[in-house]
Amino acid sequence: MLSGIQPTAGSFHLGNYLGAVRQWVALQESHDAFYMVVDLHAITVPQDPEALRANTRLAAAQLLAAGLDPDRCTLFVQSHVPEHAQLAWVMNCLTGFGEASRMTQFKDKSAKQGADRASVGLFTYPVLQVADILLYQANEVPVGEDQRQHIELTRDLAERFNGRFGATFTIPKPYILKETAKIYDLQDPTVKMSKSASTPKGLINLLDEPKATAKKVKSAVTDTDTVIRYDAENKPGVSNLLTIYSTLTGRPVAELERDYEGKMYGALKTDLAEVMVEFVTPFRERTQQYLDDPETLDSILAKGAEKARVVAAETLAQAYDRVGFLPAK
Ligand code: AQP
Repeated sequence: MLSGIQPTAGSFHLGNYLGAVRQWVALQESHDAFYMVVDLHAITVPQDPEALRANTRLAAAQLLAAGLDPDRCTLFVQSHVPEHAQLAWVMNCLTGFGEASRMTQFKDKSAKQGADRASVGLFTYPVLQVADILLYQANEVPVGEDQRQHIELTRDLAERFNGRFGATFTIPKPYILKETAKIYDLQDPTVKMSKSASTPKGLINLLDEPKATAKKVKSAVTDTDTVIRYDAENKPGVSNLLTIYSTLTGRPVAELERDYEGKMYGALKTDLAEVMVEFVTPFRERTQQYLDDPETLDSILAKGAEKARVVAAETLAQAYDRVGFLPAK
């Protein structure tokens, strides 16, 4: 099992947590899990060096605060394991230009930045992701729905490599939970909650002041109807709130619908705001505790990188050999 998160925005948002990180915490119990802070991916768009360094530690601190346990999983920083960039080069050489051009995330992001501003790194980002996954021979990749196309590319390239050079890579599957595959913006519940696309009011950052978070939940856009019912197509705002509520409390949506029968949207929002505050308050505190002890944090990451490198180096050596590179003596 392998997954990663970018250290770009500082705080994780609720979509990152419910769509991905929450699953990572559960899956570390049952899988040999590798989780990383993907700083190589972060520099596909311009980064301030000091901010990147700080945000990389901050991302690791949040992953630990969310419940990752370095004794149960391998937690590391992508740039500490050079094999990622090395295998990415090989996979770049197997990827068609047209194939890479069809990646919708690249199309969206490069359209926003303008063709001349978008970097070649942004273009080959999905191929680096392919290398990330294949290095650990991952069977499953827990991600949100927005990453499905990149996992498909990973499967295609792994099959291509295996077909051309002999069985080398495990063919991975996406692990996407239907309920939380896409958490929506609170102000526009037809688009995914995202650090780059959401308005500040529609985006729940986990490290924001709990009061501000409560306010955002209370002013979430719903609809002109009054019934609290899950109907993603016709009632996207209410459905999004029910999904968030249900996932954070572990209470099934049907039970929430029963409880809120005859009640107003305001009641649902007030209660969910409370649930959110109860969730983010200890999360913020735990994150701060890890940040206050950077030596321990760095040593967790160093141990993680050491463990990751053992696996990554073995896979890379095999791939290099299959491709026909002369072994270094
Ligand atoms: N709204 C979401 N619902 C469910 N899952 C989501 N993920 C992101 N947004 C949602 C999942 O979070 C993981 C980490 O993604 P990332 O490293 O791409 O984080 P990000 O850059 O902070 O995500 P954004 O906000 O989506 O960034 P932009 O705006 O740059 O595209 C992934 O598993 C992702 O699926």
